[in-house]
Amino acid sequence: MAAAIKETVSNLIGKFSGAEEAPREPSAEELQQLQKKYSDAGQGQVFAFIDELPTVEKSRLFHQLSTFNPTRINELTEETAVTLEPLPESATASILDSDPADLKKWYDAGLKEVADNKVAVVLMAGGQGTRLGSSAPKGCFDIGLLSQKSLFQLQAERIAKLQELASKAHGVTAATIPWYVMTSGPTRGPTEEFFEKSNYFGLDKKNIFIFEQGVLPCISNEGKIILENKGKAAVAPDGNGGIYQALVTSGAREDMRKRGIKHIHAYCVDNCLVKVADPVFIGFSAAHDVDIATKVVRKRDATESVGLILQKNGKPDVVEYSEIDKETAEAKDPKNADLLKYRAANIVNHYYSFRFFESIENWAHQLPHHVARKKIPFVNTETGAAEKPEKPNGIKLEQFVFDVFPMTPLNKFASIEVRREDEFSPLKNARGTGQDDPDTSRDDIMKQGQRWLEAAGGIVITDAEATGVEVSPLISYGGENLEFLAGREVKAPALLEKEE
Ligand code: UD2
Repeated sequence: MAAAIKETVSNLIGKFSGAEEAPREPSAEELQQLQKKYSDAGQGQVFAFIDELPTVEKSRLFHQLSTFNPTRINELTEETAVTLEPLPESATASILDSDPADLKKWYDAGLKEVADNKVAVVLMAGGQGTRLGSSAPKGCFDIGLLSQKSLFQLQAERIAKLQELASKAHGVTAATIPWYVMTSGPTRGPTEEFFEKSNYFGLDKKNIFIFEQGVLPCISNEGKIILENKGKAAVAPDGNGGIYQALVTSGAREDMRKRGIKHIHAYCVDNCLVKVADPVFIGFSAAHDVDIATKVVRKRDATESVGLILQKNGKPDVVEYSEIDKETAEAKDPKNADLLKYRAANIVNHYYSFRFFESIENWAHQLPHHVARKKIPFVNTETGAAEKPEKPNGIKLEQFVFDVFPMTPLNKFASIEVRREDEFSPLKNARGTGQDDPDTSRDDIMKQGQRWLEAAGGIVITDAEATGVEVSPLISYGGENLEFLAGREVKAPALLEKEE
């Protein structure tokens, strides 16, 4: 009796004194069951000292471990562990070492899809091009070609030429490639005016669909929505990943459906070499029956500002240049130390099946938002004064177009490596930077035209200063049909506008 009273009193004291009550001792069978559950999950090490523990501590460990499920803990760990690997061979191809017969097969198949009016083009043109230092939309930019053509005009003329090539190849009157141009608040007005003023660069206006992406409020470093002025919150475009939601809300996807579109080529406005609606890319993607395909070039060096196409936890993905760690960026290929391990550079040049676009509502809201730290003019809500910060005072939230890649399984995804000199020369920086600027864009166009002309048997007369030939897209989309120049001498720099 006395012992029972003593036990009760000590329990009571224990409760009030905060000292933990000795937990119930588990039976040998309960302990053995829990130990098996943990060792089956590869977590048996937590019982390493069970036999030397005093009874109370053994009971406490038993009760603590009984509250976890070791298998679930393993799953949670896997989800957080990021394993990066280059894409597997099965999901990659390369124009550089593809069989010319395959390239021709894909080209012919893609051109047939264009002739059947099944190919649409989506242009991402909502970026504000701050690094370029121009207030006008990037597509309006004149990179200094002899023709003085803007990026928009070069792209429009490639569409026109491809429509003509497809019509001729398949005996149709007017193959049509509808052009969906995504703009943002700051670029919509100027873009529409430029297209109107340019009379849609000779394209039929009813096949051009200019729409606007969403915006998100700018947030201060303290997490507060910023006022741009006393009557307006500061907002910014929601990133090129806003394209998916915008395609639905603007009615662009519905328009594609009405037209019977099956293949979509989406691309970055600032790449002067872009092969708009490239038949090889369309044919390749259709032949592999993928939902998403992306063109890549070999990364110039570890520091180039490009996203890297790879697989993350077994899914296709991209790690953006602004989010990659130095070690990963500089990692060397284990089979060839001269090559970067991650060298498949994203060039914002994507293919989508229309079938995949039908599922936008299922995943568009799941795309992550990325943070861009910016200097955001604001009105001080204490003093009412308008202020222009000297250093980043807040963030813009943006979605990235390639964050959709993990939404598709590897077997519905493909990456195709293309030649940088033929397909990628981004306009990112102001003139004089020496890299990815108006002069490098102009030079890349002129060099390409000279290669095309010489390949057709033309003779380009150059000297130290004067090089290059600008071949109008209205004469040649990708260097084809220039045989009329065989044997002809052309003094560089030259502009070929007409087929005479
Ligand atoms: C983009 C790619 C990067 C690499 C690089 C190569 C993304 C997220 N990053 O980086 O991986 O391929 O280009 O040139 O694609 N845009 C919009 N709305 C927006 C923001 C951008 O339409 O809200 C458009 C923009 O007009 C351009 C494209 O998306 O056509 C890429 O935008 P950027 O040039 O600002 O992207 P950048 O150079 O940081």
